[in-house]
Amino acid sequence: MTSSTNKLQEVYNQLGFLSALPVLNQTQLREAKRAFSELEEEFGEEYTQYSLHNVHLQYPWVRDLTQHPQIIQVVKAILGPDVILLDSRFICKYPTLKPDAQDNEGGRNDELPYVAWHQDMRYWGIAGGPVLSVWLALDDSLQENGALQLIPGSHCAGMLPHRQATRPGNMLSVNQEIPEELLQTDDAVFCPLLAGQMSIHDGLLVHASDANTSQRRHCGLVIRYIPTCAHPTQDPDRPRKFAATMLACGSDRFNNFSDKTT
Ligand SMILES: O=C(O)CCC(=O)C(=O)O
Repeated sequence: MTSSTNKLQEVYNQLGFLSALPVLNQTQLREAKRAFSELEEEFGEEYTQYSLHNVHLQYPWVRDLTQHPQIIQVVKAILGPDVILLDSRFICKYPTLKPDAQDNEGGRNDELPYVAWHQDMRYWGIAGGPVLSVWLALDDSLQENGALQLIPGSHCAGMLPHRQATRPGNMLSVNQEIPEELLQTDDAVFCPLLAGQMSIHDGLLVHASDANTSQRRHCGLVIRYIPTCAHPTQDPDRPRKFAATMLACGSDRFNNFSDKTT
């Protein structure tokens, strides 16, 4: 193990995330943006906002992104040599502020799509190992267009209670949120990324993102990885199928996902 790998692990273990890691070069970024715009044309923005789920199964260019050497190198440094790709999803918050508008006519901020405070692990139905989430930016991801916010170190407190969010617009699939009174949201930091960079975060890290109130699109590919030793659990609240798992690197001597269902 190299000293830079050690350092990466040390900071990740302490903070629960790493930010602004370079992934795509300019050519790769241009190609990914072009390919994504074809999906926008085909499916429309309402769909591409949050419904392009596990499309690495259909589109080789998305699968290539999930296996990008720069991503896999970092993922291996954190999770070890044998890693499964669990899930992927594009998340895209479109501009709501039109260039000529005096005010935000698209709707009040408290009705625009946002992501409530949550921990990824809560509804994943995974045990026996961590979940690592990659957020790969196809657009610059900044405070004004709804960048990720993270609470450093919050992964150390274990799983927190979630409930149904009351504010409309939460993009999360089961509308979950951690009540703010349980969180130190003053400690939250923004996680700005340039297009082509990624952040990674631990499945127990508390995070959220605000609405995009800018004139710029905010698009990223979220990819989840687990070590092969992790396994599905039964969650009566939310039975899950893992139909999109693939070996990302190394070998799988556990075969916990070989039937791809739970
Ligand atoms: O992109 C966002 O705003 C939220 C993404 C997220 O919750 C995640 O990456 O786990």
